[in-house]
Amino acid sequence: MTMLGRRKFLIKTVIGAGAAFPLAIAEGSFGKPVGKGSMPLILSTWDHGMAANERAWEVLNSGKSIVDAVEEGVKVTENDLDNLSVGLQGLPDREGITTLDASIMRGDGACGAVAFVRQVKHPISLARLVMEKTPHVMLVGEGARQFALAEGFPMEQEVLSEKAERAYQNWKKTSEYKPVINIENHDTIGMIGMDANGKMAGSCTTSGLAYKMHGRVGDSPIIGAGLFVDDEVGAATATGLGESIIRISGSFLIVELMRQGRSPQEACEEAVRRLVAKNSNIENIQAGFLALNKDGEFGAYAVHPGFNFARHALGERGMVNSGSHFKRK
Ligand code: SD4
Repeated sequence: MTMLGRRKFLIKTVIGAGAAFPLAIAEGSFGKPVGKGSMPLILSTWDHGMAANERAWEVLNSGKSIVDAVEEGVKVTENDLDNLSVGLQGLPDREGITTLDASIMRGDGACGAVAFVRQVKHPISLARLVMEKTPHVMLVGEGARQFALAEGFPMEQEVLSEKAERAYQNWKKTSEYKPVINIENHDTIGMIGMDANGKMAGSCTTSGLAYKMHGRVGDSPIIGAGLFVDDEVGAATATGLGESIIRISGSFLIVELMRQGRSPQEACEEAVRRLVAKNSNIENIQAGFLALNKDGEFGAYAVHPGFNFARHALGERGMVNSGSHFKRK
């Protein structure tokens, strides 16, 4: 397909007409907290969150900070060769190039992000250095790569993993652009956590949408969209179709709703309602939110069924299924 043809298709697919198929609306769960955990508490999106939480928990227990914990935790996922949506082994853009986005934030407002980065295995660590060593919040593309080089990050070969190469070759047969959003399984990892003293931090890292346009950046590195943390209130992170999440400043919205008195669960549900209202073609859009507040309450909600998250608290750990706006038929 020509670039112009692809672009037309993309516009039609992403911003197409309203829902063609009526979907059953969920009812009943509004306001009920998914759970209240003791502190410390670590939460991560999807089932790859279990291994990431395990590492974050270990780091926190070794006496390191909550920022160290959320950075080290998601590095496990960035390293996971089986993961097709996080790290350099993730699915490439339509030109066959894998580009990564990541952000990190502390509860005192410090934050850093990188976007559209190539050849860097741990974009989350680069995002942290943007936060700690530069006067900026976000570096992108070649500038981010140059900063990585200056900071001594090794540059990885740009070779797709075997799995990603196979999937890409298969995709090229039609070159059809569809936002391939995983409804149940693996996706972006967003991690939010709180230490025993109530200090919070969050991290978010992804290879973004498979077969995206070259240069496309999603919600994950956008502070307020994919991640937001405020020690005075709570933290939120997002997964799913970044465009739909950016449109409503999803994570910031959730933290602000909690500031106004909503529980994490109520805030996630309200954000999903807003997202459903502001995005057409909703039957093809999956997005999920995960939030915690300073009292250790947490909640999650998604557009469609299938979203889950990993929870680590004292003496308790495991996967929790999120509710969703649309129900399984
Ligand atoms: C993005 N939210 O880039 C991320 C990726 C994601 O499937 O969750 N992808 O839109």
